[in-house]
Amino acid sequence: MSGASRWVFGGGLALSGLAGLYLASRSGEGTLYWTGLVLFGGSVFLIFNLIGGAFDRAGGRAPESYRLVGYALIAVAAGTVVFHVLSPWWWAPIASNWHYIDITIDLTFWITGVAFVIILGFMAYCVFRFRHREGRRAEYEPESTKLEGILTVVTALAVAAMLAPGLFFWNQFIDVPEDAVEVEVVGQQWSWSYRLPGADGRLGTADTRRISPDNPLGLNPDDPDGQDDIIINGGPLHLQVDTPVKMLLRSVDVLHNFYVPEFRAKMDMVPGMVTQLWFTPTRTGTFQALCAELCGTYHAYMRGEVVVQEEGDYQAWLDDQRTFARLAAAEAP
Ligand SMILES: [Cu+2]
Repeated sequence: MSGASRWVFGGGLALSGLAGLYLASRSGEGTLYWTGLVLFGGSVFLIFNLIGGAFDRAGGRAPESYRLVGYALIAVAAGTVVFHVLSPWWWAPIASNWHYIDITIDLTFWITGVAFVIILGFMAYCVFRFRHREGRRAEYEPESTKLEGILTVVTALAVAAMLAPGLFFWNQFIDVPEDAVEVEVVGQQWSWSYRLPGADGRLGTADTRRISPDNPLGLNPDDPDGQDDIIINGGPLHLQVDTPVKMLLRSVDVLHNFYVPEFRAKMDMVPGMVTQLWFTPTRTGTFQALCAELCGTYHAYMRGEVVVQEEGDYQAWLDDQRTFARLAAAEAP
């Protein structure tokens, strides 16, 4: 293959790789998804083969095409930025008060992105500036106090800039509003259950050791606070829009993590502990809850639904739900 046709072939491979990525990201269906991924993987493999071939032909000689290496580095930096901007994988539109999560991720993207482009740009510059020339020898300079000082300060500032917002925002994250409604989420391999306090506004005590087919969440039958608790076993959870929710998270068996991407907030669920998070749903809709902690064979199928509704619709749903006392009565022989 001549030089020009190699460029055309490589360019075509890059385009087909991108097309494969796009196809995979846009198809919910299995065959198309895998076709896209195979197209992407195959294109990347052939591009690496082309690059390997170029190195073989150079065979240790100072390659005439050192420029190619510099251009390739610049192309990788530019391609990464373009892909970031055009990426089909982006977060779902937010549906809670936690805008700051998006701010911190944006900030991290900016800092790491600028560092990435600068480093690749510097490498490309070195390839051009310090390329091999007949009769020119490299200088030996093992120490540079000035350079080390600059790098240490700049790196420390960048890392601090990425960590500092988290300190302020974490404070909000653990500061639960007084009027937040308590909702318990119970994770188990591989489903979600929920419990809402009844008319008394208090959740009764519960213990994993009491779990039985009649008492799926292990409530204490002697606790008067628990009698009017509303049990939602496996069904979707409904929430009222613009009302802060404090979620109490329990796990029956292994680590899970309750995550609704649109709410941004998420937290591990640890057997033997009650962890928590809070948020205010800011728009109505049906959102998917996912388990965000690898928890066994069917982890990927551990899905649930959270429906955010206006007050009237929410009350209508709530009136249809069954309390612990009614469940227990229904189960009694
Ligand atoms: Cu899980």
